[in-house]
Amino acid sequence: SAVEFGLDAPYEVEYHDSIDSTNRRGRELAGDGREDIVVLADEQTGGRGRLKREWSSPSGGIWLSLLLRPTMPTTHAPLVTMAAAVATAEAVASTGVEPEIKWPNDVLVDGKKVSGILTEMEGEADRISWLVVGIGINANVDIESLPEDRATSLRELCGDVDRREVVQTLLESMSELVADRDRILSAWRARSGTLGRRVSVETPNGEIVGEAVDVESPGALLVDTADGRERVTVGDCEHLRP
Ligand code: BT5
Repeated sequence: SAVEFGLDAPYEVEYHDSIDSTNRRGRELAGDGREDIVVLADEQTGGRGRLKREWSSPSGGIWLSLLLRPTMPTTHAPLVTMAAAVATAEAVASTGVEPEIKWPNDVLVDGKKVSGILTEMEGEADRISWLVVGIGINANVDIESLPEDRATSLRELCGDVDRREVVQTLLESMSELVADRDRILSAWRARSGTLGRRVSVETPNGEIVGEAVDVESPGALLVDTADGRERVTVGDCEHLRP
């Protein structure tokens, strides 16, 4: 079930039929001094989400990590993650389904997660040394092999897709956005399902409920609450019914 390669991608691609985690391999390549390389796998045996959560990665999915060395302060890393969410949404949209981005970087279809993103990074305050952005897309996988609630797959939504085309679209979009960072937030806004919605955000300082009104560089969510405007930089966001 290996993906057919010969990708005409803007990055070098290292392909694995099976690997523990493409992010783990991306970090290893960073240690070897590499950059602008994509690690891609058909299956991950130890896929990881944020906060040490697990990421189900059965054969047939799109599991990839992009190793970059962008010239920017570490505080701007969320912008790269948002670019990845936009690129992923464009790739999903290219299959004919309608995705929306949930702040900061989940890609949903019909309220269910079709993709997740995990960014890892090293650097000094004023300069990123390396950044690995890991993207998982539930492509040609059965939903029975995913966590029960609120996950979906392209197979479920529209039938099996050509993963090579989806990855190609994703990487082209990503390289354009990374080269032109001023476009990232506006592209994110255009694909966002969060803005204009009532949201509840679990932050380290408690829950914030209100209307999400905008995002601000390098990725903060502005929420209008009963007590005024809050600027949220980290948290888990839920879309509430109007
Ligand atoms: C994420 O974490 O959404 C980031 C996922 C990043 C995965 C990619 S795949 C390539 C690269 N290599 C890796 O090892 N990782 C990256 P988080 O927001 O923490 O979501 C994790 C939660 O989503 C889990 O606790 C489950 O509830 C749920 N989940 C697990 N696997 C899923 C899947 N395949 N689809 C949808 N939801 C899933």
